[in-house]
Amino acid sequence: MKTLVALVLATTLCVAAGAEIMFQDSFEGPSPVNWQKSWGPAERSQDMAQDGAWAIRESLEDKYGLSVWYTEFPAHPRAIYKATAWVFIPPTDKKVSAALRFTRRDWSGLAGAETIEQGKWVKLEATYENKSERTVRLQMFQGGAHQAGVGGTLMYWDNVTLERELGEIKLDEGIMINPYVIEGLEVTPAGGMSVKVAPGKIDVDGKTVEVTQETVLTLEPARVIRVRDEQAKLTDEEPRGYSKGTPLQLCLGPGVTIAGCLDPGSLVIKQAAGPDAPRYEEGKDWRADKLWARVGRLDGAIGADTTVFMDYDMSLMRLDTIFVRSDGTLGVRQGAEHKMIPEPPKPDAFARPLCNVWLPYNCREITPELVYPIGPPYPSATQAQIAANAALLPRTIEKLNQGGDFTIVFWGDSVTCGGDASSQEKAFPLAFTNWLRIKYPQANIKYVNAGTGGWNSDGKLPLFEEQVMAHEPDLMVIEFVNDMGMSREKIFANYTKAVGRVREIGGEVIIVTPHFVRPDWMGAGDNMRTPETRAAVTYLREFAAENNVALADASKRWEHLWVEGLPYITLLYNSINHPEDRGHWLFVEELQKCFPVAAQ
Ligand SMILES: [Ca+2]
Repeated sequence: MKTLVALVLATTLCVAAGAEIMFQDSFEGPSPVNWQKSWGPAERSQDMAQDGAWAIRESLEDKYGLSVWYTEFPAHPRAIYKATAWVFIPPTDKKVSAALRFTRRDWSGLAGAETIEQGKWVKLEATYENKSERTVRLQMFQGGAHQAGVGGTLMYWDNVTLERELGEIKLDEGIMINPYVIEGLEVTPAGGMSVKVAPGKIDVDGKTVEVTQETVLTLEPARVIRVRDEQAKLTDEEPRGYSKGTPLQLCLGPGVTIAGCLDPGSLVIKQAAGPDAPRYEEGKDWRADKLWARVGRLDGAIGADTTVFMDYDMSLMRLDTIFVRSDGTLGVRQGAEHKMIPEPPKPDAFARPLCNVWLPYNCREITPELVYPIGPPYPSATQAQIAANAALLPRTIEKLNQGGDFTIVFWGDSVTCGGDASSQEKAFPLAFTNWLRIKYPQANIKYVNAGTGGWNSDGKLPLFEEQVMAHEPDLMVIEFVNDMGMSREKIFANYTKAVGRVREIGGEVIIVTPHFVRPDWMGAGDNMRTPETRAAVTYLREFAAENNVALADASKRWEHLWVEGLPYITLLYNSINHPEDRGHWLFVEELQKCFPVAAQ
């Protein structure tokens, strides 16, 4: 069974694959990218074109034979970039060579293609596989030996395309998920709180660093807080889940108890204070849901008015980072402990993070699944993707650009209400609205939050007229993690009604796919590397595609967190279903991808 599960995971758990077009430019209209020029004159011209009326004309300067037309883009680790461009060199007796080339910012070359053919359009193709560059240039220029005396020689460029292929990331790649690892460096448990790191090679700030010997590192356990003589009167309600029964006070999070933080073997309920006080009997006098840190009295020696004294141990969590220094030595740095949302430590300078090690509650032994190699970041949206999303919101973008009154209504549940961000400004609805206000200062954006905690679209639809339509939204953003149990028919029926009503008055809609919730609530056991399991997410994507509704696919973003070395539950403030600030910001980032200003 275990083998089967591993096999299924290995084949299904991939992240992004296939070539994506980052941009295409035939220079006919406004450019989708920020082209720059250097040295000789280069500009849009109608002298000749491979396609349409316009192309780029470069006129070489005389001293070095230079003229450079280029754009810069953030490069994704382990991505393969492919550029194509058409070039025409008018017949000349000068010896020039047209080059399409990927370079670093210091102009040093990474990969490219050249031609010296004259008098015809030639297609150049260049492919570059990135390892550790963060910013790469795509240049079109005179690539031959720099020579004097070619001044005024021309070349024309047209139909430039840049594509990227991110490659699949699979669970069974182990430490090789880390794009900077060149070989070796597997991190494996070595008993107790120790791990061993195999010898190997890794890129540290652009330099290949060798780790020559196996290294054993021992991690400190996360702190355990010992609570003694906590007084309470116990309810006779059956303790169950996050809200039923009497909570152990230190195991409380925001209004709910936090699953797993109680050391289950530590709970003792006594008649008086002190370690030697007589104890009540579990199963006869009291019962507990030890996962959810809740207790209740039974028909025994504890009465409704009896004050009991409780001893228990409660654990914090931590994320530590193992890194390689530029001298080839290894180190481990502790993250800050937290009851729900531990963050990894800030990286050291001149060191490359290799992996995070997650210390969940009461962790006394490092197991293989607690090691989180740090893979590539989530890919930024391409110009083409942003343009495709924006095309689904034409009136929104026109109105925001024009300025004037604009109303945005957020329709959703407790997460839309702000749960569990540290402030409304950090919750995604207001954070996103404030981002729009900065990006479109000419617009007067009215913000309406029509969220209700604990509700779903079924419950909210009868109130749709007063809660949403009364505000005459120009844009409605829908977020219902509480819709995740719904059938396809139900999703399509509810969203058809809601989207239809907003469209009737000329408004537009963005549907947000939800974040991840506790893995056992997703049907994924305790797996923090789970792909999306909820069928309703697929229905939302299908509904959006079939009805030309813009989609902010936050689910995909959460699916990627393990690749970045993060067990996703460390972004849930109640350890159940409410994102903390970083989690809310992930919604904002996905919403931004619908707006062309995000690329500026
Ligand atoms: Ca053209």
